[in-house]
Amino acid sequence: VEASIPEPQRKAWLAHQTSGFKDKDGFETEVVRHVETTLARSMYNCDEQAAYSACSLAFRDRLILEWNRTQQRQTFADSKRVYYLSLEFLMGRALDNAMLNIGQKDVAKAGLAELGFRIEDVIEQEHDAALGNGGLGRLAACFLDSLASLNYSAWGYGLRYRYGIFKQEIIDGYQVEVPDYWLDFNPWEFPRHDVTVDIQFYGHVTKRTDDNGKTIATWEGGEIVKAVAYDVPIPGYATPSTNNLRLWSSKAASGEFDFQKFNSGDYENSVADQQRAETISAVLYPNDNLDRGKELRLKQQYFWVAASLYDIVRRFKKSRRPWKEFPDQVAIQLNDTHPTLAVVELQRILVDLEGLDWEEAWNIVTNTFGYTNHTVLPEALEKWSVPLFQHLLPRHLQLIYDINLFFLQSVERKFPKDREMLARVSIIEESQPKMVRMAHLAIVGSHKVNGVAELHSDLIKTTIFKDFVEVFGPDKFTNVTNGITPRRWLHQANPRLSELISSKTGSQNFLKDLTELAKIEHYKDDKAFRKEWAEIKYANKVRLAKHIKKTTGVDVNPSALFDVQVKRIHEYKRQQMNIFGVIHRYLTLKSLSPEERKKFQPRVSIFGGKAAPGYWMAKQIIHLINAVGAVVNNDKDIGDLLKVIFLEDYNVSKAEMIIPASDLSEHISTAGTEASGTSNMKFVLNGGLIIGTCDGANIEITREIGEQNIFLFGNLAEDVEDIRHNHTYGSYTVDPDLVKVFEAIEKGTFGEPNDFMGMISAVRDHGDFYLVSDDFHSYIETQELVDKAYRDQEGWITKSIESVARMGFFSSDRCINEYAEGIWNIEPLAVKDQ
Ligand code: GPQ
Repeated sequence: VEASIPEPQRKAWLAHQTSGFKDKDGFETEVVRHVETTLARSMYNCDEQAAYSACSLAFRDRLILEWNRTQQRQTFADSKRVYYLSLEFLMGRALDNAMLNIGQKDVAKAGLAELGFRIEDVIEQEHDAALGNGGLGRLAACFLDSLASLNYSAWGYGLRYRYGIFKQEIIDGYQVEVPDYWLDFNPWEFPRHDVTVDIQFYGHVTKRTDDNGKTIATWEGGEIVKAVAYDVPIPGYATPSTNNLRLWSSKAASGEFDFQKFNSGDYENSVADQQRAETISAVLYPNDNLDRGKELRLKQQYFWVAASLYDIVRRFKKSRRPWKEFPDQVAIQLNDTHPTLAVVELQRILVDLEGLDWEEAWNIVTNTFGYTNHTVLPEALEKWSVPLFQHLLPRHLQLIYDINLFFLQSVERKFPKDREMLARVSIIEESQPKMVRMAHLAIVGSHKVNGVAELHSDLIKTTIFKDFVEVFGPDKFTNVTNGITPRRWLHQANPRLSELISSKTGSQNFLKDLTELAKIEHYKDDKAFRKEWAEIKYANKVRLAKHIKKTTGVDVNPSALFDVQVKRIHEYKRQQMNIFGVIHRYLTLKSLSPEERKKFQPRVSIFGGKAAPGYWMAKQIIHLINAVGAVVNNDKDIGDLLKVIFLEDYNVSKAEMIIPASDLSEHISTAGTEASGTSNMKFVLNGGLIIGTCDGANIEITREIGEQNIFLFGNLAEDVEDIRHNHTYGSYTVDPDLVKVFEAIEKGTFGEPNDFMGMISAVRDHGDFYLVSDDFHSYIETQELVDKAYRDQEGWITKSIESVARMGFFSSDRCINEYAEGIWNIEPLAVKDQ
């Protein structure tokens, strides 16, 4: 790299390479410099917010130096890169993560202390980067951490939403959505006003025949919107590798046209054009596991995909290699079907713009892409109406028809005369209006398709994508079980536990190779170790109890069993079953004498999670949880025996506090509906036990940690279909304990019963699609087993230690290595002086 710097600049460049801070004093100097110059403030009124800003800028300086070096190293190595295309990156806070990954948190802590600040308070100033809904977006963030930490050459591509997921407020027990404007001051992004791409929409296609008789299609007219790049450095842990996350922001294509409108007095229209352009990257769609087919969403998808591909292709072209080598240099992973238009866009670039033959282009395309599926829920599978496509992306629709034609011809050759097979696998659904099935397009356009946990990957092969297994053979379909980064979800969220572990494993190496956790199992009978283990959990619970007091006013006893369910609110995740169970517990307690009550295990039931703004049932569930809390928490008969808490605005930074404080967490989806779940892994890694169904990654967690360490219950995925059939066509009665719960609600125990009738009638009158009643008895019984197990504190601690020791498999490092080997065919780039 050094040799490539032009001679006149080399001396200054070399001096610059050693800038940044080496120690506490150097750090302080940098902080003061940023306060007084970059922020143009004075140290005499430097508050925590200014300290946060300056501290971030000091670390950012270091990050960007490493970022530069990493990018140059990767460019010189000229090896294959992976591009992770995701509409969501749920990054959370960056400062703490940057300090820990660089390994300079101690320096910052000491320096900030000398300047009169507590590092925890400074960290708290940061606004979460909340560019995602839930598990899918957080998985993308964990993957970026692992890609950098493992020294893979990798970029993330996403959208720079001006508004991330809304902020949730609970007012009178109801969810209220408040816009999340997070860009006021964001030191973690670098605008690249020189890196822009013009993106075309609408217009029409003309075709002509060239001298060789070849048809040339041209996409003309329509409107242009400009994509501007914003780069976010992604530091690896204990390595200088710093990768890039490139987020695109939309703005009006500058041009005389607007200028003319403006000058000719058409001020309103010139502003309207600008606003329309900026709308594209304005807001994240707040739906989780649901496709609503809105035009602006399709615009977002094409805008982001087209800008990213232009960037990727531009980079490839610099290498001057022949096109056929594209898949040797580029792997693109589609995070769900949201970026599937990239398949069509690359084919368009190669055929329409670069003049390649269809076959050759299509070979390149399919060898480049991999597709990850994250759900089997039919309402989440993306479909776009053909008329909408025709209007917005006329050339892409033609290409999709051609792709489909060639694909169906190949199916016809393999299954002659099987018209039904053709209809089932077709990319076009012959409905009214016709629809483009994005999952089918993603499968046809990729060389590998993966699910995110074993059960889920089996299910996609036997249900939604069954026909494609017959068409392409089983090898195209594979499993990569999700993982989580132990840096954020153990080291950062639970520093004391991380330190206790490193004191026994002998180093912090377990943070790079999580299977080293196995070593702590040798200490599971060590008295001092167990004591410290229990004390850490208790301290984490005290911290959460303080937060609960501060935000809800409710006192909870940190010695009670903390039972946590935090995730997006969804019927399939069954928070309704949890709150029905809580009501059952309340009714049981009320029916007991004061003497009998004393034998009961005290519990705090903690809920958190956002409902999509248009999801009426999910909002009703939130309302019931709050209504139950208002009654139970103020019932003198109950006291500390039961508290019900709804924590507002669950997000990544709150997760970092909540997860280490749980004794028990709930992962209780109807079997076969939760593709994987990833918070289940985070809770167990922090020494909490799980109550859960045989669903998603719960199954593999059980295999790893042992059946004695998890509380499983409920019907199995293989039986769900028959049970549902029976609800509709057989005899059907609601579980008697659940009937009593419904009676209590209908009596008005928790306020106006009509407010909750939707939840009741879904179970009682509308077929109980999510099997709440079928699983209720087994759920209640298993909760009783939990109480009993928790009263045996020594036994519980043993379960907790054994579980953590056996969680090595669930690192996102393992997961990324599996993608690298099985799907991307890339290897890490050696980093010197690591
Ligand atoms: N997931 Cl399709 C989301 O968070 N949002 C979505 O729109 C879809 C899936 C989740 C899925 O529900 C979890 O089971 C997974 O653990 C997670 O994706 C990551 O794979």
